[in-house]
Amino acid sequence: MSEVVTFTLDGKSVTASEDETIWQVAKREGVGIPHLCHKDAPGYRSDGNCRACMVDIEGERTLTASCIRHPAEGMVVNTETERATKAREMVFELLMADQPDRHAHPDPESDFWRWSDNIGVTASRYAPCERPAQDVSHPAIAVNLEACIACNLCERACREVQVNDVIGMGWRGSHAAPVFDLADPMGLSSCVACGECVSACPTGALFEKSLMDETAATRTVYPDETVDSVCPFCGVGCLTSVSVSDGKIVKVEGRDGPANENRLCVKGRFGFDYVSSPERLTKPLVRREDAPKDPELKLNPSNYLTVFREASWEEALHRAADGLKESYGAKGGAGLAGFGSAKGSNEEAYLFQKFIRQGFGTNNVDHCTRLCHASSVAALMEGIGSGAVTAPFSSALDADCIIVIGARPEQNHPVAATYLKQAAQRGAKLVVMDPRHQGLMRFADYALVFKPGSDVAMLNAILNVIITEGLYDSQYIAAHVDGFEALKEKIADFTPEAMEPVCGIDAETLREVARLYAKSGKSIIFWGMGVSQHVHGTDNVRCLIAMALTTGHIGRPGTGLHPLRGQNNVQGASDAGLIPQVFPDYRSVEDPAILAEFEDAWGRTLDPQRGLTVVEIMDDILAGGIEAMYVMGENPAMSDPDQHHARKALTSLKHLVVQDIFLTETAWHADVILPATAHAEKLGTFTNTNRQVQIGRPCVSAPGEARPDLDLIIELANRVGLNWDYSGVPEVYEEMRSHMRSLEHISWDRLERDGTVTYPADDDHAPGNEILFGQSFPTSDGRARIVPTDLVPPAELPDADFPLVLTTGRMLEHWHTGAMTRRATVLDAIEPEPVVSMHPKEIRKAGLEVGQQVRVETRRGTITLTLRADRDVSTGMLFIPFCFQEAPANFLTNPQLDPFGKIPEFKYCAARIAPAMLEAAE
Ligand SMILES: Nc1nc2c(c(=O)[nH]1)N[C@H]1C(S)=C(S)[C@@H](COP(=O)(O)OP(=O)(O)OC[C@H]3O[C@@H](n4cnc5c(=O)[nH]c(N)nc54)[C@H](O)[C@@H]3O)O[C@H]1N2
Ligand SMILES: Nc1nc2c(c(=O)[nH]1)N[C@H]1C(S)=C(S)[C@@H](COP(=O)(O)OP(=O)(O)OC[C@H]3O[C@@H](n4cnc5c(=O)[nH]c(N)nc54)[C@H](O)[C@@H]3O)O[C@H]1N2
Ligand SMILES: [Mo]
Repeated sequence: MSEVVTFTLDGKSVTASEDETIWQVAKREGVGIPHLCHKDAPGYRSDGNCRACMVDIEGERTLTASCIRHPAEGMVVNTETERATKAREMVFELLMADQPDRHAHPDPESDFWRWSDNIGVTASRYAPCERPAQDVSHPAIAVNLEACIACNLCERACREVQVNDVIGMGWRGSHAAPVFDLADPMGLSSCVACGECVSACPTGALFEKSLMDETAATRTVYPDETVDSVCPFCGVGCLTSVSVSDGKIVKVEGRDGPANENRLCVKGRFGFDYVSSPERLTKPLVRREDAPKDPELKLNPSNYLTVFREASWEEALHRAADGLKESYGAKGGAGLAGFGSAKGSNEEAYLFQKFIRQGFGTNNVDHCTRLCHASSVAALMEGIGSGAVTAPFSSALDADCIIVIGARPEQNHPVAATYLKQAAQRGAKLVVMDPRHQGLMRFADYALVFKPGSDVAMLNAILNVIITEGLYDSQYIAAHVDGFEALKEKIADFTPEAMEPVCGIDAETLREVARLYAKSGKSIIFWGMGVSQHVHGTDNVRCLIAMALTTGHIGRPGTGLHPLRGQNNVQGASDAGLIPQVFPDYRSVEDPAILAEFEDAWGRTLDPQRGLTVVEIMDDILAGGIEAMYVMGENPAMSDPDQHHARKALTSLKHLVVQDIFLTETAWHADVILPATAHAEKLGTFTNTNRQVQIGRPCVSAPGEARPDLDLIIELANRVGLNWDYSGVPEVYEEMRSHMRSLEHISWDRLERDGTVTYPADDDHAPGNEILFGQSFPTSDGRARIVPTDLVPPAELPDADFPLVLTTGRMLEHWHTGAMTRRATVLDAIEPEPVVSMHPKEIRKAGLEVGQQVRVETRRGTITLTLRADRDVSTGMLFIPFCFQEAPANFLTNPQLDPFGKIPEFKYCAARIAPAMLEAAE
């Protein structure tokens, strides 16, 4: 505990903790001391270099920088003595000499000018020094170093807050200035465009181009209003502050949310203009009677009106509902299916699944979680009775040992990654396990680049060491865990020596990692798609659960299991019952008592059997079963595996309703297209990977006739006779909550008041429980269960014809199928074209050339794209992101499913590569 001290500030006696700075106490007491190099925000270390915050301390010969000086008992501090004010004025005057004129300044409203106004410094008597050249090489950020005051906030932002290590301070004395790694200019550096430096810069020397004139020399845009919301991209759930000018989003800043503490990544900060894209759907569309459905999809967005025609809302909704009713009439619920959205809100997910279940008496309702953490959830439900994370990612800061396996958080959960990197820098041991190298490995004590698809071998070897070396926690096991004996028996053969050739990691390293994980006081595991997207995905997760349960690394701060959830609301959509096996809160549709409860609530007979999952639905369509679908906010024509098959299925539907914000590849197959509002245009709650429920708010109005998703679901429900009458989003939230124990004590009003609440919460006021299962597990008997696993190889191994392993995934700048981010100017400027990445050695070996067009082929399809050299990709492997519609990676992927999670094997199939020009010769 820090000591409390009493001192005098401007004649007033104040108490403060020793840890506080004089600047902080002054702020608290309502005394505003100018500051430039000091940023009053979490994660920023005070540096005391700019001297703008000087104060006078009685008895001291020199003035002192209040941002780094701590108060002491009895100290007498004066902020307004003549000496202090003159010194501060002098600092501003000297700095102003070097600034460009205010009317031509990068940001005439910057902190620098605000403080200058505040203390009355308007001009400088001093001569300017030489002016550095402008750097506009970066698509999002303008660098006007003539406005730089060398306060090094950008360096702290880059290195200490976001831990990206791109910016450093170069040169000396009055020449000191930020420099970017690899090379100036910024656009050629390894900058990941998180924009933290822009947000930190007190002068506008680093500034958003979106607020500037075309030359990016001076600011021209001043927002009319700013709305508090939440980021629409990933499961981290960064809180945002969205600035709007002339009805358009012009800037996004991070807010101090529990998941992000003001931080953002490139998508959240600079990926906003998809919302105002001219390609937004603005009118309902219906397919022209004479327009054939083409599974090969010759996309030509400019002539979409030859395939569709614009319709009134009345006609479009009528047709949409009629087609669903017709199939229901012909086949009953078995003839229909719905894909809801993890990009939509909890309320939308809840009403979507209710619409399908209540409207058509079928459980054929699913969403992208099936392609994502379905196997993780299957294993977690089986093992510990809950599919959500047991601890937030910020728990990494409390951990002694952190394992990250099959995930690439620097790219896919960038803000979460900042906490992992900070934890490693503070001394936590970091183990990164992935068949592909990644930046996070720079921070790792152990980087295990193992053979793809061999997780079970590697993890069972680790379990073998934990058991044979007696590193398990027998007390914890006795009190909380079943299945240990069976594991012990199974694991006996999986010695590190036996598994070394299978997974490619030497036995001694496996032993060291096992000891590190088991012996550390607090160990936590994070995982992602590299673990889940396999035919043995559930087994992979079973191993991770067994590691946590045998060692008791669960239920305490700094320990636990954290599947990094992907979409901004995949946790919430799953919780809300957007899955075929369960109602809201994971309550089985096959349990008669639960079924009866929902039949009672919804006033109809419901389907007593689990429905079909995403890939099963596609198969069922082709088998002549399902004939009508409603797809909202998903793009299965890009995201499902084996696209030739999936698109054929979509083509053979009798009736397809697509509700989206863009004319996606899926929408091209539709009979009716309903234009919806984007995230930034509507109200709703979203649940992030940490189980934090947060409100997203409308920031701009919808384009054209686009309507909120929730209204559209209600419209359709009423047209199939459900008589729904909701007064608005809060009422839907409250109805959903009435079915969900997990949201007890988290009312809409509370969310409005508190901003973020973590579920589960114990009462209406106490903060939610971040760490779960310290006492017991939500299973029938309160105990957790270990399920031992065997080696199951990937479904399709390389062979003479297809000698390489193809793995697919993501890019930092793009979101999944590219629907949103390909239409975000900055993001598409950074990654504009489809690429396949290969190790430079392999490229040479194959006689290929970097940058050339190549064909990548699997047993299911071929695509043509540009070859990129990437040392991260292991030899023998290819990596392709699935965001490019010009070369859809999912033409190639294998639709084989994990038997438990029903997730396809996106991460492994056999492939070959050849120069594209051979195509003509063949
Ligand atoms: N920029 C961006 N961020 C995103 C998304 C996006 O589209 N773009 N999508 C969001 C969504 S929905 C999700 S689910 C998350 C996904 O986030 P991640 O889970 O990080 O996803 P991926 O990049 O697909 O795959 C992760 C890692 O799995 C590794 N891998 C491949 N094969 C194997 C294997 O056999 N074993 C193991 N252990 N690892 C393997 C890959 O090398 C890769 O590094 O990202 C979310 N965040
Ligand atoms: N090869 C390969 N394939 C994969 C994966 C992989 O790693 N490799 N990963 C899988 C995973 S983990 C996932 S989660 C899936 C994701 O698969 P999808 O969910 O199909 O992908 P998205 O591109 O996120 O699709 C979201 C859609 O919602 C629309 N949209 C955005 N906001 C709104 C809104 O407010 N309202 C409405 N109505 N629509 C909106 C977008 O325009 C877009 O069409 O992909 C899976 N597919
Ligand atoms: Mo996902």
